[in-house]
Amino acid sequence: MVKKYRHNNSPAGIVLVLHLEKGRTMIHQMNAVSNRVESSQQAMEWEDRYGAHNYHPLPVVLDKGKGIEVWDVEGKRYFDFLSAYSAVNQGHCHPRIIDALTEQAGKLTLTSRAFYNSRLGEFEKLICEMLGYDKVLAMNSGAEANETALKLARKWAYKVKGVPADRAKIVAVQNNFHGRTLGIVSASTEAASTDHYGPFLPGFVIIPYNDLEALEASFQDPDVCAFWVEPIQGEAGVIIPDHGYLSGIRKLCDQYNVLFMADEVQTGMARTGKMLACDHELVRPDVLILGKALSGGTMPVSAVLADDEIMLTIKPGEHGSTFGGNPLACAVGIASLQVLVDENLSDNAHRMGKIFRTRMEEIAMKTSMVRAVRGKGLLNAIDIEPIGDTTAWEVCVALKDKGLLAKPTRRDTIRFAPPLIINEQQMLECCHIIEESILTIS
Ligand code: IF1
Repeated sequence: MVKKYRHNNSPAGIVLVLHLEKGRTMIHQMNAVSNRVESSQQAMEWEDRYGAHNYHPLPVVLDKGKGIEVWDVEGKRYFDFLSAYSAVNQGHCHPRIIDALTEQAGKLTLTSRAFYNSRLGEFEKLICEMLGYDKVLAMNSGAEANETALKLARKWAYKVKGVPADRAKIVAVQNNFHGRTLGIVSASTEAASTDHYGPFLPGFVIIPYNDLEALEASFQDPDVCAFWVEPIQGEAGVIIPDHGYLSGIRKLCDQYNVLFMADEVQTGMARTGKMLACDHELVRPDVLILGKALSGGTMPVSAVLADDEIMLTIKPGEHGSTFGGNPLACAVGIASLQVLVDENLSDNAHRMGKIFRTRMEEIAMKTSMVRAVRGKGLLNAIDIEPIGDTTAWEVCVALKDKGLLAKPTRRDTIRFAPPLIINEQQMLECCHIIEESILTIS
C-alpha cells in the first residue's frame, strides 16, 4: 500500500511511504522535502538522535573551510588547529587539490582493480620515486593501510624469513594508535579501543615505547618478523621519543632480520617539519604506512610502501579493496603530494612550529596551568594542569569561543596541529588567542 503524508520537518514536503510487511516502512520517494540543517543546534540534535554515539565532539558545527580557517553554520569563523587530525595539512579545500578532484570526478571515478586505470600508475610512480621505495599498495583509510602492513609482515615472515607456519609475531608498543579494526586493536593497550571487543588476534608482543633495550630483548624470539611503531605517538599525547630511537630501531631490525614498519599516517606528509618523521634521523623504514594528508583531506586515501622482497610476497587475489587505487583517489593523491613539495610545507611546518613552541613556553612562564610544551614541526601539544573543574576540555571550549579549534587527547593534553600553510602573522594571532584563553580561565 502506498500512502501520502506530510513530512514533520517540512510542512510543504510530501513523502511517499511504502508500507512493507511486518509493519516496517521505507521512504520511497521524497518531493520537495528539505533535510538540510538550519542551525548548529539542529545539526547537533540530529546527530545525537540519528547518529551512533561513538564520538563526543566539541559543540561546534562546521559548514565551510578555506585554508587554515573554518566557519560554522551561523557564519562564525575559527582557526582550525586540529586539521582533521592532520589530514588537512595542505589547508581546507586547497585549490589545486580541489581542481584535481573535480576534474577527475567529471571523467572517471572508479573502475575497481579488475581493470587498469589511467591514473593509478602515475600516482604509484610519483609516490615511489618521491619516497624511495620499489612499490606501493594503495588503500583507503589509515586503518586499512596498517592492516595491509600486518598482512605483509606475516607473508614476509613465512615466505622470506622462514618463520614456521602460524607462528609469526609482530612487536608493537604500549599506548600505540594505528586505527580501529579488530586486527589493529588486538595490539592496543587502550581500554577504550579494546573493551568488550574480544576475542583478539594473537601474535602481538607489546613492549614500552622509546625503549631500545626492550626492543632488543623482544627480538631474541626468532618468530618475531616486524616492529610496528609510530615515529611520534599522536593519540598518546604527542610523545616524542629520544633522538636516536629511530636509528636504533633501524640498527636492531637490520641486525635481527626484522621489518621496521613505521606508521606515518599522522606524522607523515610534512607534518613534523620533514616529509616523513623518520627523515629527522635519516632512517628508512622497511614498510612505510601513509594516509590522512595523502588526499589533503578530500577523501580517504592511504598507501603502504615497501621494496620488492616484501611487497611481492602478496600475489594477485591475496589482498585488495574495491576503492583502493581508484582514479579519483589517485588524482587527489598526486595533487596533494605536489602541493606539499611545491609549497615547501615541511620547511614552513618547521619554522612555524618553532614560533608556536616559543610562544607557548612564554605562556607557561605566566601560568602554572601549562605544565609542559612539546612537539615537532606543527604536531604540538601542551599539558594542562587541571584547576578545580577546569580541565583541557574547558580550555578547548574557551578556545572555541574565542575562535580557535583544538581537541584534548587523553585527559590533560591539548594537541595543536594547524594546516601547514599557516603563515607567521596568522600563527602569532593564534598564539595570542591561546594565551588570552588560558590566562582568562586559569
Ligand atoms: C578517529 C586519534 C589521531 C593514526 C595513526 C592510523 C590511524 C590513525 C598513527 C587510522 C588515526 C585518528 C583516527 C581518528 C582520530 C585520530 C587520532 F586521536 F584517535 F588517535 F589522529 F591521533 N595510524 N588517527 O593516528 O587512520 O583509519 O582513521 O584513517 O576518530 O578514530 P584512519
